[in-house]
Amino acid sequence: MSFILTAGARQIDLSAPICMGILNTTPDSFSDGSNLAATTSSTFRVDIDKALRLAETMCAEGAAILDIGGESTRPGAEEVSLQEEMDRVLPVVAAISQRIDVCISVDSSSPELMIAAIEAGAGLVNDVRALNRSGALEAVARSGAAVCLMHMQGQPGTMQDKVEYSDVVQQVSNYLGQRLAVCREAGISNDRLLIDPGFGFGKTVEHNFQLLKSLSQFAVHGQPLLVGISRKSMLGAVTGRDVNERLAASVAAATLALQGGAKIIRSHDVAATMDAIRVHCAFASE
Ligand code: 8Y4
Repeated sequence: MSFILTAGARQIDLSAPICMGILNTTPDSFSDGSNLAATTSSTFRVDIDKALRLAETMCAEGAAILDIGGESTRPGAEEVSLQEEMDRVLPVVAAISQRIDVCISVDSSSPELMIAAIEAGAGLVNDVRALNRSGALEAVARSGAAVCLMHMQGQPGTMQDKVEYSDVVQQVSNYLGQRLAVCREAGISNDRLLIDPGFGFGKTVEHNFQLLKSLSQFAVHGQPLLVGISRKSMLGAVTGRDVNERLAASVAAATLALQGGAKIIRSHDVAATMDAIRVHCAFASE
């Protein structure tokens, strides 16, 4: 199926799957293997040159979107203030937008940051809270940006504490359907809407694999599916490997997601993910 995503001034062709590279500006991002901390500072500061080099590498490897975030949603992670989140993310968005021809995604739930990031050149809002914060829906609706609506059960700090579903696939799908309706009602057109089941966000390993297995069911919503599984603990659970040793598992999982119809794969490892996409495309075109 042909689908053109409108992301601000950019039009992104999703008739073939694409890769979204992850650029983390959080100090604890050693947890997922990326590290953009400036080494000269005792308090955390993002190294803009490091961020630019990583961005350039990811684009050379084939990333069509770069996802830039400054809030850690890990269980147990400290909450960051809006100011802190803005200070981490905005300079990176601005620097990349000025120098690299790529779609920038801002990974945030804060309407103030969404607005400022879009102003600085971001074309996509990646919100793990699916525009539930006050003002977020209006911020995106008033812009020309695209948005990814993700499912999460609970809140980041406690989301893995009490994980219960009667039917995880149905409940996640219903939630995304409701959020899509709210967005459409607010004036966000279908060519700006992405959905994401939210792997690891208030889900057990079994829930995550049920979702992965049933991914094709999300096609009923008629919107492209974004999937983020790269290096996540569900892969640690089945391989016994640490976070930085999950590349092969991540590529295997990406391939399964592509098979289920995923159009955007969010990944730390762009080159390897692009190879999975190429293999999938060759297979799918036969
Ligand atoms: C190792 C690797 C350990 C990764 C933890 C993590 C998603 C997302 C995140 C996702 C969308 C993460 C911002 C969590 N995950 N956005 N963001 N979908 N749309 N954890 O699955 O990568 S952050």
